[in-house]
Amino acid sequence: SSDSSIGKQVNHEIIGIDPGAGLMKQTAQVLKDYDLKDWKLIEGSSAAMAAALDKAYKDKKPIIVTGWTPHWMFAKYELKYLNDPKGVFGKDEQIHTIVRNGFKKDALSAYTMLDRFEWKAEEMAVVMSDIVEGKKPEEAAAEWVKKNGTKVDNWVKDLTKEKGKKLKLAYVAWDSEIASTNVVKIVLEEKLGYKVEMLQVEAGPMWAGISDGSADAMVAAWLPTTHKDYFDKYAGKFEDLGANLNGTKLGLVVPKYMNVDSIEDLKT
Ligand code: PBE
Repeated sequence: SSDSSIGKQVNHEIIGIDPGAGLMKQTAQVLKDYDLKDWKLIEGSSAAMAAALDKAYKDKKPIIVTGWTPHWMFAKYELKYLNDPKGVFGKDEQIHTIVRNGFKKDALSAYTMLDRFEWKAEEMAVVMSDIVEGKKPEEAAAEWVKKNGTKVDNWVKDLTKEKGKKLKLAYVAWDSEIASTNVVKIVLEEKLGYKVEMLQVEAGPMWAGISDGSADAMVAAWLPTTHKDYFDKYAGKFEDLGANLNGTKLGLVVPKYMNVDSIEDLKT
C-alpha cells in the first residue's frame, strides 16, 4: 500500500553528497529516467551522508544514500546497491591519474611515479578503514606505504630524488580520494624528496585547476562515465595517465534490512 511505500518511509529523499560529484549528476538523471517525480536529491557532503547513514543504521531506520565502491561503509554496515536496470550509473569505470600539461618536463620523477601508480580496491580499503576508525589520513597512508614496501619501491624505482621541489595535488574530500591522495603524497615526499601541498577543492575546481596549471596532478578522475562532463570540457588541457584503480561501482545504496531491491521499486 502507499502508506508503507519506500517513498513514504524515507520522505521521498535520497541523501546525496557534494553537488559537483558525478554521482549527483547521475542520480539527478536517475530521477528523470525512472520518472521519480516526487523524489528529492539532498545535497551535502560525503561526511554528512556517512553520518546520516550511521544514524539511520543504528536505529534500523530506512534510508537511501548515494554510494560508491571502494568505500569503507560496505565493510562497516550490511548494505546493498539498488538494481539499476536502465544502466544510468554506467558500467565499467576506473579511477584515473591526471596531470597538467607540461608536468613531465617540469618534474619527470613525479610524473613517472604518478604514471606507475596503481593499486587495488582492497588496498585502498585498508587505508580508508584505518581513517574511519580514527587514524589521521597521513598516518594511515604512511603506515600503508611502510607495509607495502615492495609495491611502493616499484613505483619509484630508478627515479631521481629531489630536494624539496614543490608540488600541488588537487583532490575532493571523498573518502576514496582522501586515501589515495595521502598515499601518493607520502610516496612523493618520503621516496622522491618532493614537498607536496594537498589542495582540497570541489570536483569542478579540481578539473579546472589541473587544466589551468594551478595544480600539478590528481588521482581522483572517475572515467569514462562519472567525470565525463569535466573530461570533455577540459579536453586537450590536461594529460591522462590512465587508470590507477579498477573495479569501482556507483549507485543508490540502502541497508540490507530494507525491503527494496531495484530503483524501479521507488516508483510505487
Ligand atoms: N565519487 C567518489 C565521485 C568520484 C569519487 C563517486 C563520489 C563522484 O561522484 O564524482
